[in-house]
Amino acid sequence: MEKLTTIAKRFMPQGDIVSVTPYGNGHINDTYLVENTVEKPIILQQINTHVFPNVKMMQDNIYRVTTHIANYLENAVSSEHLLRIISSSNGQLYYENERGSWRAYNFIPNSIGYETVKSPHMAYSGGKAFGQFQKMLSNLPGDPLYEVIDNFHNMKFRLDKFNKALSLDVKERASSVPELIDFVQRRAEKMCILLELGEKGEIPVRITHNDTKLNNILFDKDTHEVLSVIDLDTVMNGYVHYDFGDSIRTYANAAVEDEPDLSKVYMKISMFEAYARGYLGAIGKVLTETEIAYLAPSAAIMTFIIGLRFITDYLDGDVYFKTAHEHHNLQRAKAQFKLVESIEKQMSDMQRIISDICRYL
Ligand code: ADP
Ligand code: GN1
Ligand code: MG
Repeated sequence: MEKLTTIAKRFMPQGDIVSVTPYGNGHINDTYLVENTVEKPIILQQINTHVFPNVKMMQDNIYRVTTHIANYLENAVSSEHLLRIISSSNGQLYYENERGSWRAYNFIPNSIGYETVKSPHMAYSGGKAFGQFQKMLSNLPGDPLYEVIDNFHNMKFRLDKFNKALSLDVKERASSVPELIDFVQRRAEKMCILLELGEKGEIPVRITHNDTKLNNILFDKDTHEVLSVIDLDTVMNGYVHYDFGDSIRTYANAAVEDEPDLSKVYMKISMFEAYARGYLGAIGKVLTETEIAYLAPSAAIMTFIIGLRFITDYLDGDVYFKTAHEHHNLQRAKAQFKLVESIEKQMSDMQRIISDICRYL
């Protein structure tokens, strides 16, 4: 079997590989930091082909998106902070061997990813970065991006998967989670609102990131300024709410995603406000009235859909998300559902904040 250092060498042909070290906290791919005697460090990833079976499509999407953004930002941002794919030595956007599929990126120097927000300014900067990201991609030339994961944020599809997992109950876990099942069933219908608005043509399809959690932006270790939006695996068509809601889920959560002590999990309205200010300042003028009206509800919807995916994976026997212990997905789902309740309770304040921000755009 080809060794990690040999695989790394395919993306870093000069000098000698010094180290290949597991890196970051992603739930999907296996990520390594690779250091070398002469070249700048790179990020090497073994792509999770169970989640992304069509690697070529995904890499083509990422190549188009990173090149477009680089053209946009070339004078505004230092080039070492622009994410780019590093081709393998045979000139391809990824490399395949008997172990699977591999790709590399330039390592963004002096960067750090966070699991909880450290200041309102950080939330503001994250919002601004994702607003700008959506704006930059609004004029991506060429064909639509490939749909790398079908129905990724389709609530009805996710509810069907949950119901299937519940009826198969392969690990016999369903009887231990009645309160979570009840939580899902009581909200299922109203959580489909974005899908219904989309089907009726009341909100437009745009290009969205689709995985805008806090640790998918890299911040400067010292200044906390945004350096780069990363994890572009799921960039494809979507509604802006997917990105806004998924961000609030992590930027405004007082606790980490898998916090076991539920008393620590709630939405900090100050962080919601800061993120919304940054986001709307960047893209607010482009959004329609209906899009704006559903930004606050999208925080509850996206937190719910990710909780739903965690509990579904728990019932399925933990086959999708990486887990650190036996009940990890259950712990994550409970924390997400607690956050949904907190967001629901603050909905009218959130709507007022959005209206106030929009008045001065
Ligand atoms: P996953 O899909 O598994 O979440 P990511 O692409 O988000 O994988 O990478 C996992 C983590 O690795 C990120 O959260 C970040 O901390 C780190 N990382 C990824 N790409 C880079 C990069 N180009 N430079 C520095 N750190 C990176
Ligand atoms: C996964 O890849 P990562 O860890 O950034 C997942 C997201 C979930 C998130 C929950 C491709 O994101 O959809 O919201 O975990 N990515 C994929 O933390 O399924
Ligand atoms: Mg990630």
